[in-house]
Amino acid sequence: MSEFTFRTAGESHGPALTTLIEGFPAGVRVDLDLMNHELRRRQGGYGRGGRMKIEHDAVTVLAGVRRGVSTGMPIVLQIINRDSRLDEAPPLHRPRPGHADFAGAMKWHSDDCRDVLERASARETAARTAAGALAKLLLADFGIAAVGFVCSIGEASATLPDAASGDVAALVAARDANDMYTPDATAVEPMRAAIRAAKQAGDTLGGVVETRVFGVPPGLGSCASSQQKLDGRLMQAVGSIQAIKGVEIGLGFAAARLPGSQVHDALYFDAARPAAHTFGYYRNTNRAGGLEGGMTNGMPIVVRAAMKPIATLMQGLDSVNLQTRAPERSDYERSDVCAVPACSVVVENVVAFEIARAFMDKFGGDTLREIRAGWDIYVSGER
Ligand code: EPS
Repeated sequence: MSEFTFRTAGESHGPALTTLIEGFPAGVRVDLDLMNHELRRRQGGYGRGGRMKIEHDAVTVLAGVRRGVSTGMPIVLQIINRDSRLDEAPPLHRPRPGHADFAGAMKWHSDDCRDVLERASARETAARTAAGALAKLLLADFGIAAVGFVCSIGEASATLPDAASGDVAALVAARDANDMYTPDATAVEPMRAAIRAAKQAGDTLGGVVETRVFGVPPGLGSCASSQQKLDGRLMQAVGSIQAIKGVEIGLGFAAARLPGSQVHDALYFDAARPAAHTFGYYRNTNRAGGLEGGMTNGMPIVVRAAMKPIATLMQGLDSVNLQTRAPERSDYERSDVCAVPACSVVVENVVAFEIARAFMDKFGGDTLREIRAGWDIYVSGER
């Protein structure tokens, strides 16, 4: 059986984005409506620009699914770009500081940033979201759910539920009640106002997003080797998303300023505790964000990411014309003012993929039935 992995290909204004997923087990019902729901959420959120009015992202399955069920073979997903005009797109000679334009032009020996920006564009996150949405279908079969949301936009911050809380339904309902994708209704208007102000100034705005994963048993990931440490894998996966400049787990950087007694989560046992997947062990706090020693500990996983403001500024920034070397303002292309809500959807699905990858490392098999057998033995708690 192949390792559970995905690769993407495609340009922002090419004909389509493509995702190749290997190692997905046979027997999982592939619910395209659920996957397309994630793609639609990624397109939305307050602060998006004109491109999202053009596109209607939806997945076409080109391989690996028959009669709506995965076959165990490589899966190919395609998202068609309506705004497909790669050959007509003009060259870009004045790099946008903060985008991949300059570094990529140097790397590929060009004075035209077009090839670089087409691939570096956050449009690629649609293809990653599709991979994560597929992974979520597998996780859902075992009661595992990832929920992503917005914590802050610029200086406007939300108050978030306690990290030890397992109330998934309440979190999802609160998040889905507004177009900022934040669970705190009182933060919505200040966040909108911050985005409006940035737009008026010809500027852009970043923020912080968080994903929590519920229902994960202890023991995914491994302390045995650095490559298998799940916190490291999550940081790589999330840190590689366009515009992410920081990734934290649990308390993250705040843990460095506190004594150990206020950072570590005391452990208790109660045989009557209902959540079967934690074997009766529990904590009252979750500052570790569900990960200890590179492994899940049964508490919700908490991953936070900082998204910088989008690099395409209406007002431009000082730059250099790569053809003439003359100082000029950076180029402007149609873009978003703020894509932090969309980023929360991307992080949610990217995190879900990594959790599913660790899940497959532990319980993996060619078929859902084999995986279920291994899972049942494990969560029975028999030692
Ligand atoms: C995006 C599509 C892009 C941008 C945005 C994200 O479309 P276009 O460049 O045609 O407007 O809206 O990408 C960036 C901001 C960027 O800097 O790459 C998408 O599908 O999410």
